[in-house]
Amino acid sequence: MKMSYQALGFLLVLSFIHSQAAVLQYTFMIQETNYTRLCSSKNILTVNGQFPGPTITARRGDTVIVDVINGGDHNITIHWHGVKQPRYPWSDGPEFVTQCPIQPGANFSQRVLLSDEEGTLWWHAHSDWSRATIHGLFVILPRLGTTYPFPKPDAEVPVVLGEWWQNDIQTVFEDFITGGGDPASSDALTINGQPGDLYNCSSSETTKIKVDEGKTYMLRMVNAAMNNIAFFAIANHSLTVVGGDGAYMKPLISNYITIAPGQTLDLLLTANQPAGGRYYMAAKLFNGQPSSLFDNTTTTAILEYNTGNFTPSSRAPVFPSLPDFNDSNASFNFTSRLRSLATPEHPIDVPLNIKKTLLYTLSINTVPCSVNETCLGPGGRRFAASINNITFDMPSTSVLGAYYRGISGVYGNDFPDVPPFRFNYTASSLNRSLQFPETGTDVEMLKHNETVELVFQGTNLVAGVDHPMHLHGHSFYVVGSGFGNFNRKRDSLNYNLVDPPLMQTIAVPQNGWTAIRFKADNPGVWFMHCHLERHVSWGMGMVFIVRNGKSSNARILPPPPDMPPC
Ligand SMILES: *[C@@H]1O[C@H](CO)[C@@H](O)[C@H](O)[C@H]1NC(C)=O
Ligand SMILES: *[C@@H]1O[C@H](CO)[C@@H](O)[C@H](O)[C@H]1NC(C)=O
Ligand SMILES: *[C@@H]1O[C@H](CO)[C@@H](O)[C@H](O)[C@H]1NC(C)=O
Ligand SMILES: *[C@@H]1O[C@H](CO)[C@@H](O)[C@H](O)[C@H]1NC(C)=O
Ligand SMILES: *[C@@H]1O[C@H](CO)[C@@H](O)[C@H](O)[C@H]1NC(C)=O
Ligand SMILES: *[C@@H]1O[C@H](CO)[C@@H](O)[C@H](O)[C@H]1NC(C)=O
Ligand SMILES: *[C@@H]1O[C@H](CO)[C@@H](O)[C@H](O)[C@H]1NC(C)=O
Ligand SMILES: *[C@@H]1O[C@H](CO)[C@@H](O)[C@H](O)[C@H]1NC(C)=O
Ligand SMILES: *[C@@H]1O[C@H](CO)[C@@H](O)[C@H](O)[C@H]1NC(C)=O
Ligand SMILES: *[C@@H]1O[C@H](CO)[C@@H](O)[C@H](O)[C@H]1NC(C)=O
Ligand SMILES: *[C@@H]1O[C@H](CO)[C@@H](O)[C@H](O)[C@H]1NC(C)=O
Ligand SMILES: *[C@@H]1O[C@H](CO)[C@@H](O)[C@H](O)[C@H]1NC(C)=O
Ligand SMILES: [Cu+2]
Repeated sequence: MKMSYQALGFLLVLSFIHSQAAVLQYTFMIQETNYTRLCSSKNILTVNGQFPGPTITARRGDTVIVDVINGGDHNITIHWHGVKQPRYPWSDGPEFVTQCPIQPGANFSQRVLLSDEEGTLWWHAHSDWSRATIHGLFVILPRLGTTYPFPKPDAEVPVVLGEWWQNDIQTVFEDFITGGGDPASSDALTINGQPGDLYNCSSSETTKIKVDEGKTYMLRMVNAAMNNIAFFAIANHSLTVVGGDGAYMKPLISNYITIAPGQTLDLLLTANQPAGGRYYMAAKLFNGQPSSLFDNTTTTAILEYNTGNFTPSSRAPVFPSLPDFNDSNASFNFTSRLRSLATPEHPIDVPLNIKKTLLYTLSINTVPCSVNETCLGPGGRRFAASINNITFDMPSTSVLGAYYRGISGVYGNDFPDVPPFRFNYTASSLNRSLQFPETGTDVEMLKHNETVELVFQGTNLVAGVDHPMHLHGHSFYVVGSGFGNFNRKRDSLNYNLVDPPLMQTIAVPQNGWTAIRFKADNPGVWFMHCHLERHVSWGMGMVFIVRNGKSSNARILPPPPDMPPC
């Protein structure tokens, strides 16, 4: 205890000297909580008894100390999604990449170091499928004395999209892993934890958002769903995107939005309809290849205009029009129109002189079923997934710990820079022999401050689908994307190097590609993975290790004394 007060005092002094940045303190108690949804009750794992969990609110550059206490009966880790944690991967959270789990009864005081993030991020569990109920918003306001690059909204409204299973999520996860097939689909989608009145037993609990005619509201939105990209719209209202993934964007007006799991968006909503009006805000999932195991339900909340005398209207809300479940063009169209704000106050810094060029294929695979086992994947096999034909094999100790202490045998450092075998990645039919991946725990080593261009190439192995790719420890510029096979000569000519969006999660289109650029300026061990839970569980992940630089302020900071043991 003495140690942590000293550390806290040290941080406070540092903060005082260097800026107005504050040190904020939160306590996260992981606990089993009884919740009733869709006509029945069950226990779910929550933070502080809340679903969605508590919102963290800080200002740009602050330090947030979160004491995570595991009062549940289950190993857990927490990740601060989109926070770069400069030189401090120790608090990043992905299980067995940067830490071993916080075991039942144990605790871990996580230091969350904000730097240039501003806008909306979120936090979530990063071990097995616990994030289904362990997640919440992370709001980063402008520094004191600075303002939003748009007129201050009259109020801010959280909009957390989620998925709800009637069954216990650990059972869903275990059945999925044991069976080798697709996971059971969720039974409902949720807005702020509520399915909405299109579902049984949910009408009285539907989320209602009260607005005044003429005012402007900022929706801070995250897609916390596990397994699919979502479409969202509000009847008779357009939405103006002004930010996402903790950075500002050029205003983009649209009647619907597409949001991938892991992604956040800041949206302005002008209440320009008459008092007394009632409008549905609705979300449903997008999947280019919907199957019977796909949750095709629709979640709703109600936007209610206050009237002068506060008599609630009983009029049925108007329903918005949403793109079709399988409308890949609608999904791609929205995402490819996002742009950085790129102003003198919020400048961008796209790497132009690239030192490392990477091409990573993203594939769904199959592997043989064990003897005497019945597997539910295609052809009685087991599903897997890979990047450059390598299925990530999660170690049982942390990669960061092994790297920092020079322990060998935990990971290999020869992750391929290009696909080991070139083929027509997006061909409509592919030889079955290409489906079978290798398995390994391989990292890509990057030099400090190396400039990287990484092109993700979706393949049509087993089934071409969108992959929302998320990189820890860095933001990246999305400089280009398209359908089909990436062709450097042709496609690099069309890169946007002027105002590409700065993001941390980007949906690589089905049978298409996405090019990102970033500077490896954050020494540490950083997971990169698909944010569809079923894909990362199948092995669609890999690790970047950014080496230390020469100067003392370009090295990984030492670990905290209370790192959870393995
Ligand atoms: C949850 O609470 C409800 C209502 O109080 C009760 O009927 C139910 O048995 C509880 N469920 C669990 C799993 O504890
Ligand atoms: C956290 O764990 C430490 C070490 O086991 C223990 O001394 C401390 O009491 C725990 N704190 C809380 C709040 O549980
Ligand atoms: C609502 O409950 C009825 C009766 O149990 C059932 O037939 C129906 O499928 C349910 N509807 C939804 C949307 O869950
Ligand atoms: C509201 O939207 C509905 C459905 O899209 C449409 O039929 C109706 O005309 C719209 N009303 C107004 C006032 O724009
Ligand atoms: C959703 O899927 C179910 C099961 O596959 C199907 O019966 C139903 O018609 C679908 N609903 C819609 C709106 O497509
Ligand atoms: C979406 O699915 C419907 C029905 O399954 C099909 O008719 C339509 O062609 C599909 N649209 C696209 C864009 O694939
Ligand atoms: C998006 O759709 C609009 C309207 O259909 C179209 O004008 C625009 O060219 C599309 N943009 C992209 C990037 O596909
Ligand atoms: C498979 O089942 C057979 C018959 O039950 C048994 O003899 C054999 O040992 C089993 N093999 C494995 C690897 O479990
Ligand atoms: C790759 O496959 C696509 C889709 O089947 C096809 O249109 C294209 O011609 C193929 N490209 C080459 C180089 O074979
Ligand atoms: C992946 O590696 C396996 C094992 O070496 C090989 O059989 C397979 O063809 C490879 N697939 C691709 C797409 O490179
Ligand atoms: C590395 O890049 C960062 C951020 O772009 C910059 O501030 C720093 O000076 C660079 N360090 C070195 C040693 O080049
Ligand atoms: C919980 O974590 C510890 C430490 O890494 C590990 O030894 C143990 O097997 C884990 N328990 C489960 C049920 O995964
Ligand atoms: Cu994926």
